[in-house]
Amino acid sequence: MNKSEVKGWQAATLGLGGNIGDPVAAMADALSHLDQRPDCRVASVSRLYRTPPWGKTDQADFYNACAAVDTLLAPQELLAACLEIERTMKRVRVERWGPRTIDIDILTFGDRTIDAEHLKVPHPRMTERAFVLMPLADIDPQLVVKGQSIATWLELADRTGIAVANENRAWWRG
Ligand code: A4P
Ligand code: MG
Repeated sequence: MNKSEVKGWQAATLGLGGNIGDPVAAMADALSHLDQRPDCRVASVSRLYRTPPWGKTDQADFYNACAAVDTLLAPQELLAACLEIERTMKRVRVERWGPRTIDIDILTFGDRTIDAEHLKVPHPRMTERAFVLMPLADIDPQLVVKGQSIATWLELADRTGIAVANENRAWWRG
């Protein structure tokens, strides 16, 4: 492997979501923060979705979106950058306008499979979650994860109650 393959840009996909405070503003901020880093660029963002809560259902609806990011960071470094953005955003909100939570998951990182204690890629639950698959299909329906395309996984998923909240894929740009 030559140096440019080791050191070059990698394509990753991220899932973003939140349901407390102003999650749309939080997701937009998070994407802007990543895009402003010299070692990351936001290549493509999905439409914005409003989704019924998955798992613990007695909570408010979520907003969800996905992004394709080109990065020079290693997977663990990208995770650290995402967790730092989550932390910063929570801190800012607690100080100024009350709680706001945002969850940023690394869905895929090139075609890598990672099974570290603090980082599982592809994200273990992504292929069964329509709130991840629908926005990811906006970006790359032919992306193959766990042997099947996102479009195929989406056909198998339950999309009940999921609605497009903003068709404009520039929704995150201030
Ligand atoms: N971690 C491991 N792998 C990854 C990865 N690929 N990306 C570790 C990001 N983080 C990863 O994260 C806790 C730790 O997981 C991180 O510190 C990192 O070291 P977390 O987000 O609290 O929990 P989780 O294990 O990543 O679970 P998940 O599935 O992301 O989140 P939750 O909390 O189980 O579910 N319904 C709708 N409609 N929309 C949503 O967005 N989200 C949740 C959150 C529940 N229901 C939802 C939604
Ligand atoms: Mg998570």
